[in-house]
Amino acid sequence: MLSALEQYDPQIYELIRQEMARQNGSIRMIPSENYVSQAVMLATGSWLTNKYSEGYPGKRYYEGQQVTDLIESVALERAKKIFKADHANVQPYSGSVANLGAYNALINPGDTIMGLELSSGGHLTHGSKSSITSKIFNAVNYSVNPETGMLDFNVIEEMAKKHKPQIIISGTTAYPRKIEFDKFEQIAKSVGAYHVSDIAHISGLVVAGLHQSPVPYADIVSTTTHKTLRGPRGGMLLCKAEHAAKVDKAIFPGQQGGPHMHTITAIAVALAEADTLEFIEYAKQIIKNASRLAEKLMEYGFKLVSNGTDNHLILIDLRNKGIVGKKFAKALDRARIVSNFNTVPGDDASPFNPNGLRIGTPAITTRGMKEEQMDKIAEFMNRIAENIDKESVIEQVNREVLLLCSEFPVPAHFTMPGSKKIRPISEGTL
Ligand code: DSN
Repeated sequence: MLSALEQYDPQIYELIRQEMARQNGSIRMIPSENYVSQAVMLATGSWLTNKYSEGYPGKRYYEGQQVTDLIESVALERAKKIFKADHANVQPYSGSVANLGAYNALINPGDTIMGLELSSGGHLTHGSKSSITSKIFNAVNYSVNPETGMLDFNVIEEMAKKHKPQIIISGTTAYPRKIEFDKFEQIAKSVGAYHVSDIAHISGLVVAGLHQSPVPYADIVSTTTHKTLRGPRGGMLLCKAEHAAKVDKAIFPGQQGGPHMHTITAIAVALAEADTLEFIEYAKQIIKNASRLAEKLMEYGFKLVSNGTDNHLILIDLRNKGIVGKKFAKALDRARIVSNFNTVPGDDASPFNPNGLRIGTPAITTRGMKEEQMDKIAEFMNRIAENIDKESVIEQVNREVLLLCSEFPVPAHFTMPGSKKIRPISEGTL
């Protein structure tokens, strides 16, 4: 496929080649990014990109769905199996649309939603001021405890009693600790609210059984498919049977038109990959790596929100280092260490120039890096922080990072774990 692209559009081919080289030659630590398997990539770039399929399997508004119905059904069965859910919807284009779909399925415009504040690690779509979710709905936000950086269920309960939201949102986008979804459920029940859980970041860890699953406790669970779950960029909703029809209607025709069948095809592949012992080992290593990296960074005097991590991400509060997040992120990027600047709890600075840095281990773990490499990465990061204005030091780290990357090449051909389990779509079903 790439050689066809080289022939027909050399300009874009060259840019894709450069992006491959960038991904290969850098330590990618944006916690929401990963590397997908060749199988997922092939499915994403397959013939399914050519097909319109408004509706759901068995009830479409366009003809020619002999294969798409089967593919989407396989994806749905796999999603329900690995998340142990009554119902799944694999059509949301991504996490933001999935979240909006969850709210629209359960409540009406003007009703109240209560989610985690952006600077505490919540997502824009959890009711942030700048998101449409706070314009359609009345949004109130809870914060983490400023001292501990942790969720405080006493505060969440008090706020729930005060504001009587129709939906309480659990789940985060920049929170390094385990989340007790059962406690959210108890609070939601006590005030008559629905419970929507957004596990976009940790869904791979949930599938691997390493973090509590919100599926038994939430009315609707939302996730992206491309973070720790290691699939293509997409979204997904899981819910109890009683909400199935409302969820499907909210996504189509409520918010979306034609589903992206090529993405759904690749999601099906990724879900089979996640249903393997190899994936559980991968997820365990993600956490081991993050935990080791956190420990080493703290030894170098970095202050971490909540003093550590239980998951795949680390949030560094840079205020004690006297460096702002963006300056650090840009210096790291020049040294081929890719992160994102981020607000930290209690951060008064703007989200475009905040005091924190967010890093994570899903992608570097896919490359096969382990604890020993985490020690090196912590040392690289410390060297950059201590020499933030010295380009010669940044260049030296850049060379060392390139060497490390060459020892852990991107697994472009990593064989699809559990491939034997995947039943070809043509077998007895067409
Ligand atoms: N932008 C995603 C992240 O990086 O966490 C969330 O949508």
